Amino acid sequence: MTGHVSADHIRARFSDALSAMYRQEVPLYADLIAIVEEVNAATLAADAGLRDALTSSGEIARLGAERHGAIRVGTAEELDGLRRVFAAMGMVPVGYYDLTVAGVPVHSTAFRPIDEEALRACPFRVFTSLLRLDLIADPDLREAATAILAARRILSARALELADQAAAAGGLNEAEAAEFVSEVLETFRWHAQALVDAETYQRLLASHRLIADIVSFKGPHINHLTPRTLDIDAAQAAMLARGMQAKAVIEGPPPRKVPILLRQTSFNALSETIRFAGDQADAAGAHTARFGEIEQRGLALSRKGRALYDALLAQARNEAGAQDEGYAARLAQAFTAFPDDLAQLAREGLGFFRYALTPAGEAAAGSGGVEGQIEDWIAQGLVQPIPMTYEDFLPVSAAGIFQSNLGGEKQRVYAGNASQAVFEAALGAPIVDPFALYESEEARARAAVTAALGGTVTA
Ligand code: OOG
Ligand code: NI
Repeated sequence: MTGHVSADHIRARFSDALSAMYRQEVPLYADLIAIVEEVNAATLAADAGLRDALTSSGEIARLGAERHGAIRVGTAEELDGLRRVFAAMGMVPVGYYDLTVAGVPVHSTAFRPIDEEALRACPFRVFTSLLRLDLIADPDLREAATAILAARRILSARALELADQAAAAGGLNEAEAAEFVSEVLETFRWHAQALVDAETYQRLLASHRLIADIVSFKGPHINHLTPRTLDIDAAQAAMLARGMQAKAVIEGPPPRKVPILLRQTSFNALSETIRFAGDQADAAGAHTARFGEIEQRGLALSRKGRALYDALLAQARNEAGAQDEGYAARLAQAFTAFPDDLAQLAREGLGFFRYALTPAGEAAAGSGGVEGQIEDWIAQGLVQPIPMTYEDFLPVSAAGIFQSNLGGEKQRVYAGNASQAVFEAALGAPIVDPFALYESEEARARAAVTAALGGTVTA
């Protein structure tokens, strides 16, 4: 008798608890949710095709509960502990993102569920960044930061014990799950009381605002929670109309008929009062940590599609960066080279798809099947390609989100030094390659539709 609840259940509970806590901590988050709900309802009401597509893929059910969050940690031990905790929620590290190239001294992964059913049950993800202490140039400050981090424990002993118990026993029962969720929630809570004195905080801040944010506090406060919108341009306009300080540029691809990958925008981090440790314990300071973000998700791109995306994005940015007024126009211009028609995207192998039989396809299957391959059947109207949603993140966009929340921070340049091996050693596990996930899902879908139509795949 195990009486275990599912990892999906634990994840959904945690996601709900975190959302409730963040609503209390950052009232603007509730406004953001209200905007997104309004925009999503209006978009669905106006677009029957979209409504049908989201209904048949099951995504409509997850939409209202969909969100990702982000945290930043300081040490290998902290990252390893989080991996164990997220594993009990059915979340594994997917994708490696090096942000040093954009002047942000961290590298990151996203903990997320990976199979289709788990994503449908609760798509909650956590973008998790690890500080690169080696990038603090001043050796004294580096040593001080190392010592501060070594002395703190971001996860309670009980949280880790329950996580390890879940791994060993294959799950937790209802009471244990409830206790686990409330223990882990504490790790994500905002603490206005800093671990460091005012002088140390200032030195960390002078090194990099992000370093001060990661090192100065008891733990990795959740820094944003992001709902998913179906129309980010409308949601951005609504944010501005309500006086929110939205980021000037929407990160990611330009607006399109067929949305691809991920578009994101954020509102600026709030300035919050903090208290310092030490002699100046009475001296209050101000710290900007928490902000709001919204996202719109579209088609997951194949390696070929992603290479084209990266090239066109670089083209639009290379000319004059991404901050000037001409950027949106340059981006739109560059992306005229990216097909914007579902059948063409499928035919050219630019995205990942599942496949459904059309009524004509059902009829053909019923009368013994047909010869050929999927691309022919799509052209013949027997098979319909269904876009797979991109479930991951984009490094250039993530860097833009980080930067817009670093205030007037002048951009530093760190030598680009992606090091997935170093990150994995800290994590204590390999990172899953997102492309491999989409590829195997698509292979399954192709095999299923091929079996249904009785053909032979020749390509
Ligand atoms: C994470 C920023 C990146 C995203 O959605 O790309 C991010 C952070 O600020 O910690 O959340
Ligand atoms: Ni985010």
